[in-house]
Amino acid sequence: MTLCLGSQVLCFPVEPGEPGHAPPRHAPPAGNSRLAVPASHTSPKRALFRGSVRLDNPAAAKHDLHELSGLAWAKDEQLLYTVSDRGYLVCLRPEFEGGRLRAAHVTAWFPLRDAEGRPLRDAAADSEGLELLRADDGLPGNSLLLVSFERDPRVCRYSPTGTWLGCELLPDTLADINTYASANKALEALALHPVYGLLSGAEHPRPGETAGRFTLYGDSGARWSFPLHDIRHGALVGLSVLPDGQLLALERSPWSILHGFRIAVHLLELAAPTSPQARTPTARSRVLLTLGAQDTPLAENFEGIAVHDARHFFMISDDNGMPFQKGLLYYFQLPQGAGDGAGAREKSAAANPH
Ligand SMILES: [Ca+2]
Repeated sequence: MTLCLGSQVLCFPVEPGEPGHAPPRHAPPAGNSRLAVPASHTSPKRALFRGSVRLDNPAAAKHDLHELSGLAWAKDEQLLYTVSDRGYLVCLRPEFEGGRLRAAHVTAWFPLRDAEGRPLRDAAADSEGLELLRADDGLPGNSLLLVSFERDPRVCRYSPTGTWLGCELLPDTLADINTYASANKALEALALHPVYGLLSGAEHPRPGETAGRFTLYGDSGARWSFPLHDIRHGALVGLSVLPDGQLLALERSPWSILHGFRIAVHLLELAAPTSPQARTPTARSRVLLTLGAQDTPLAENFEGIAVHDARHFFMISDDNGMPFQKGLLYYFQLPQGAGDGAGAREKSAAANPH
């Protein structure tokens, strides 16, 4: 059974590195030979670029495909779900060729609705993080969505067609927007861990937290922290769990005239908290991928990350609704050992300041 039955909209592969490029309707798949892949991307210790697709191509898209931020993979349905800051849900069916992402088909588009069935609006519609329940239990058709919202911080459950089903109980301080660095710096990242349950993360360290470190919040009150790659400007914008329980965390630095956007993908391994009241334990971490500066053609405002399988992950960019930015779906292969639970233990060294 397929959950998304809407009209088929084909999104074409795009050649990264061409600002403002509108891909032709029958563009060939982007290939390694067409990319100037930086040396850092070919290192066995770094993630490897495996194709990209432009999603907001006005020539192809029949739906509003802007400000896409949250991303999650439904293995049972073979679909990518993504949510927009504008309060809607999009279903994408990726298409691969030779292990590379070559296209993505929009199969459905739904507004996220409130408890009364009305489409979300204004600050209430600022959906940023996405995770799925029952998406890998071998039963197609029973997935549920968990969506985190930023300006009105909450995590709510939705059907795959955008119907509100209820909200999760968050630790009290996370539900109060006044406890964040600012009104637009709340819950951006969301993931469901097989051991530690629902994890969420704020875009920037909150007042009282250690500067230069991101904190992950468990729904039971446990917390973990890890160091920012860009200590001054980095923002936590995405989170996804690998099959072995390690996490991928997406960090984005804001656009600057010197560097454009800068992106870092962290591999995290959470240490068991000694108790729910324990002060923030360390998450072992290392950086798998950086984009930006010397890699400017590959960097955009990436805000969503989703594990595809033990060896691959997707990233999606938020175009902010701006004509000079792009909505892109990227596909990467993890470096050897990164998804088997051994890589982080061997390579990481995170200092716990507490
Ligand atoms: Ca399922």
